[in-house]
Amino acid sequence: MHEYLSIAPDVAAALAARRPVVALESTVIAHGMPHPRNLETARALEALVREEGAVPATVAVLDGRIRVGLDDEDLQRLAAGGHAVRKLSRRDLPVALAARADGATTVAATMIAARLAGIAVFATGGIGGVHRGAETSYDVSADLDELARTDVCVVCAGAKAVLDLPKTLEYLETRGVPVLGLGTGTFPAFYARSSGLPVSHRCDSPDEVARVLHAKWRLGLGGGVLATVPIPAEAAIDAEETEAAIARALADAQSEGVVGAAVTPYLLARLEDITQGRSLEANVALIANNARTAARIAAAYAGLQRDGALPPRPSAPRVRA
Ligand code: PSU
Ligand code: MN
Repeated sequence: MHEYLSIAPDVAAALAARRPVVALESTVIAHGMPHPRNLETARALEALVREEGAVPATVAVLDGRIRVGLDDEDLQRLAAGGHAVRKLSRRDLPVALAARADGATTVAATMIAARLAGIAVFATGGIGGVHRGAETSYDVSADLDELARTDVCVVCAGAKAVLDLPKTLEYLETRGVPVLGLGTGTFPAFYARSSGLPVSHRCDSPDEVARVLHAKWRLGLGGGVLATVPIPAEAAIDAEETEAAIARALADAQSEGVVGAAVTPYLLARLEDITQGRSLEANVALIANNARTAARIAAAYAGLQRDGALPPRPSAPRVRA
C-alpha cells in the first residue's frame, strides 16, 4: 500500500476484478451542502451506485492519507466537520498530507485520487470553471486543467451556474477536453437543463460515452472527458429565477470581499438562502442522477476493458513512421 494512499478493500477487489467502480467527491459534502443533508446525500449516492451494480468510492483526505472508499464513520466525520475540514484542490493535496490533516477533495483532487487508484469514472454535481470577471480576477478553477491532464471521466450536470459558461467551454476546447452531452446537444446549466451552448459531441447512451473513453485512452490521448447530464426536469429551476438569484449572491460576495477557494461555498450557501432551499433540492437531485449515470458508464467501460480492444477495421490504412 502506498504511503499516502489507501484504497478500501471492496474498491480494491472490484478494481482487481475489473468490475465497475465510481469515484465520488467530498467537497460537495463538506462545503457544498448543510449538515445533516450532506451526510444523507453522501449515503444516498453510495446506495444509488450500488443499486446500479457498481462499487462507490468516496474520496477524501483523512489523517493525512488519501482515502479512496470511505466507511460510514468517515462520512459522518467529513459531513460534521463543516468548514474545519479543508477544501483540497491539486495545490493543497501535498500540504494536507504533510500536515496529516483532514480535507475534502474537489473535482481536481478527486480526479487525481481516482487516477492513482485506477478508477476511470467519477460523479459529481458540477465542476469548477472560469468565473465571471475572470478577465480581471484570473479566477479559473484548477478543475479545468485537471480535466486536461488526468485520465478520468467526470460525470456532472455542467459547471457551477455562477460561472462564465461560454468561457469555461472555450477553455475546455483549447485544452482538448471532449465535452459530451448525454441525450443532449447543449451544455447543461446545473440548475437548468440547458445553457443553450453546444457541447462538443452528443452521446445517446452510457455505452457511447464508454466507447469515447476507450478510444481516447487507447490512442494515448491523455486527459479527462467531461460527460454532462441535464438535471431531471422535475427538479430543474427556471433559468431566469436562477440568474436573478445568482446576481444577488455574486453582489453579496463582492461586497463582503469573498475571494479564492471560499467563493464557491459562499455562493452556494447564499443561493440556498435566496431560493429558500430550492437550489439545495436541485443540487441533491442532480448529483443523484449523475451518480446513477456514472455507474452505467462505468459498467459499460468495464465491459469494454474486459473484452479487450475493439477489433481494428480491416480497411484501416496503416500509418507509417
Ligand atoms: N459545484 C457545486 N458544488 C460544489 C463544487 C462545485 O455545485 O461544491 C465544488 C467542487 O468540488 C469543485 C469545486 O471541484 O467546488 C471548485 O472549486 P474552485 O472553483 O475553487 O476550484
Ligand atoms: Mn477559484
